[in-house]
Amino acid sequence: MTASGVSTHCPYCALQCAQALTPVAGGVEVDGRDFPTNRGGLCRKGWTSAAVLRAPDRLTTPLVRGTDGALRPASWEEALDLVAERLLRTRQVHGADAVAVFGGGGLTNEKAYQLGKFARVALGTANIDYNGRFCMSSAAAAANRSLGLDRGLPFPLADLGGAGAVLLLGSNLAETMPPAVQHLAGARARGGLVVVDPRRSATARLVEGGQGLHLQPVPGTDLVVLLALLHVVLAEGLADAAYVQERTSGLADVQRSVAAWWPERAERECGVPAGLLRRTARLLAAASPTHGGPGAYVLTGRGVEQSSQGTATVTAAINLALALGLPGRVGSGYGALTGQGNGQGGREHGQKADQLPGYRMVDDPAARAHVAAVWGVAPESLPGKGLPAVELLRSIGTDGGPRALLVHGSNLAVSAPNVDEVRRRLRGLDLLVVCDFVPSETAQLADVVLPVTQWAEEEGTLTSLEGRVIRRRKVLDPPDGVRSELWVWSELARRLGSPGVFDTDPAAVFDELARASAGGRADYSGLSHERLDTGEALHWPCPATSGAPHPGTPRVFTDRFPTPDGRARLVPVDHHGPLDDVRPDAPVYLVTGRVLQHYQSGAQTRRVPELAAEVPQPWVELHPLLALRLGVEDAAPVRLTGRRGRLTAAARVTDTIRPDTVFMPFHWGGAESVNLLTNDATDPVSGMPEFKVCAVDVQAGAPRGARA
Ligand SMILES: Nc1nc2c(c(=O)[nH]1)N[C@H]1C(S)=C(S)[C@@H](COP(=O)(O)OP(=O)(O)OC[C@H]3O[C@@H](n4cnc5c(=O)[nH]c(N)nc54)[C@H](O)[C@@H]3O)O[C@H]1N2
Ligand SMILES: Nc1nc2c(c(=O)[nH]1)N[C@H]1C(S)=C(S)[C@@H](COP(=O)(O)OP(=O)(O)OC[C@H]3O[C@@H](n4cnc5c(=O)[nH]c(N)nc54)[C@H](O)[C@@H]3O)O[C@H]1N2
Ligand code: SF4
Ligand SMILES: [Mo]
Repeated sequence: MTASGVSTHCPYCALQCAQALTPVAGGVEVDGRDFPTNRGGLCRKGWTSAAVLRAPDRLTTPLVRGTDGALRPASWEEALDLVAERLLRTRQVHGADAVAVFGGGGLTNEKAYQLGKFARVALGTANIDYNGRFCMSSAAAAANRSLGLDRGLPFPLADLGGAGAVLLLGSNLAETMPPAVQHLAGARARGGLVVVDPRRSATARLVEGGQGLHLQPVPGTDLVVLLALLHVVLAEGLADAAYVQERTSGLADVQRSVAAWWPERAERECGVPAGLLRRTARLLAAASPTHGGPGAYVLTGRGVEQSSQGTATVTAAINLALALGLPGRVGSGYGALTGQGNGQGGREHGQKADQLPGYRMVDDPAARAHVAAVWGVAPESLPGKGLPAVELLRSIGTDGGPRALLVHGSNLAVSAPNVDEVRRRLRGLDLLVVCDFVPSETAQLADVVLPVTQWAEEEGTLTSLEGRVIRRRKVLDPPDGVRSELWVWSELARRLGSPGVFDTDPAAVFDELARASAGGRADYSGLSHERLDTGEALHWPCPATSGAPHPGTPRVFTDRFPTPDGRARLVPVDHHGPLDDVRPDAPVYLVTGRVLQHYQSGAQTRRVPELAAEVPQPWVELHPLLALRLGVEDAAPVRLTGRRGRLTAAARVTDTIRPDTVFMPFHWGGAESVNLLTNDATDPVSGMPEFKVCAVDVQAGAPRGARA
């Protein structure tokens, strides 16, 4: 690995692997760079990331939909005037909340912060939410409730290396963050990696050869697995009694709630053999500090979180970790694996319907007063709580619902659940404005498209999955005609006659963000671009000090939990299973997720020639037994039909999946979107939709033997 070139980080996921970029004719050259998370490594998406800078269909001019229904090029002046005029009219006729904003977890901290401020101050709308609702909301809600703080990993990722056991629930790390797999080497060497996934995923295969265990539950029953694991821990006296006594509250209720989940009963519900549940509980306990082990971790991913009981499931995972005495101990813990590049920072600085910068709550009078003072407006002028993402989208076109929507950093027309309905609602808006650098499926539905800078063309910061604030650096100029979003918001704010200042310099916006976050849960006030440029990336909280600078906080919870009594809360939870469950006319579970080569809605990676050539289309994974019963051959088309829609895709027959389940990745648009089928029912606490599990009927898509 070379360290020459400009030091920055990958444009994609929350691992934020360190890169060195060298400008070359026609773009940049990408190299891996040493950093504690990736240690020089990158995945295929990281290596090929430069291709998106010069995508042949890169947007370089604003587009406005003409009277003929087609998008045509326009000047910035014309496009911004048009947007401002129509926003003002919408607000005047239908009220401020009729203008809604949808943000993204890929935006830098500076952009996420400014977007939240733009919504509350310039638009005066309560209705701002973002795609993190689809991603981290269940883990965030559970961590806030149980631990008093949501920092995805409350410890550095490299801490995992010393563990004797790692319980990985619903995460396919080997495909979604490949360079992170190296941190599991210690647990694997000790036979202690436990992967819970209905598929024998690339990550589940890491346990082969005695390196751990794979639990392959019925989709949507992880909560039962966790209740049974805690049952065994308590029944066999494996809990850390001293830790539970000193650092937690609520044991009695939780003990009662798991009393009836003995492993044999759990097996009937989740399909994981009782013996394997017992072995897992004992393996975790043996690695735990209370039994003299080297340390243990419980980690959750989207597989268990994107569920109508996602918050409950994460809560059960935290309960298990607390009973074993893990959180707040060096070398042990609970954490959620944040997904998007700035999934962590994106939810801290005000894109979420109920939050203000610094992870402050919008209905807290003290928080409103603090943030309003930084913004130079009256606290009463700040709107209250808006609608969470799924509800927000569902309310478009209803009485009193949004009539105009601004989208910054999400490709909803591919990635939202029950997506056919979402596409219909987006088409029904009076005004849809999309900022993007490529003509995503959502941009193609827009009335106005604004071309913006990306990654290597901009300065900023992101906060990685371990809560570290890292610098994104500008390496080359954007193509002519492209502007930064900070500039777009400042221009719109001026045209809207907004109070307050909308800076366009990322370093200045960061300084303002730092002030707005001061004293909040996610306190960045001791940080600046300058400080991050001269030292190492730092973990928040990092408050401003009058003396020596605060060193940042790699590990939170070591002394106390940030709850009123300083203790973590054990919270009892119940299992109900997927809301769209299997039944005679839809007897097969459909689970969804990711593949190594593509990122999210695919808007970026489908434009990288090597990745698109390697994986050009989606497919449906099904077990040979199911394939035989249905008369489906490998590569032949299969038809999936569910309550909300249907689609046809090529079969991939494989014994890595349960015979009662099919799997499909979600990286494609149009008729290839698995989200035509997914359920938009939500978790009552977090608002997370049930992306991971729904019920479908599966049939051969063409006569037996015919090829797609
Ligand atoms: N290659 C790639 N990497 C990415 C991304 C990407 O799009 N592509 N996106 C980034 C983002 S934003 C995120 S959020 C992360 C997501 O990272 P992960 O959470 O690792 O990703 P997924 O593939 O969505 O889901 C993980 C696993 O959940 C399993 N699963 C499905 N249903 C269930 C269930 O009921 N129970 C259990 N236990 N498991 C289930 C799936 O089989 C899948 O293997 O990845 C990040 N990294
Ligand atoms: N079935 C199913 N659906 C899912 C999931 C699943 O597991 N299964 N996972 C969900 C999860 S975890 C997530 S995170 C979502 C993600 O889904 P999306 O929200 O659609 O995320 P992306 O595809 O990353 O979309 C980002 C868009 O913004 C653009 N973009 C990138 N950076 C910027 C920027 O700085 N500014 C602007 N203006 N645009 C930018 C990109 O080109 C792209 O068009 O999908 C969710 N949908
Ligand atoms: S793992 Fe994530 S951050 Fe690292 S190179 Fe791949 S996409 Fe980029
Ligand atoms: Mo995500």
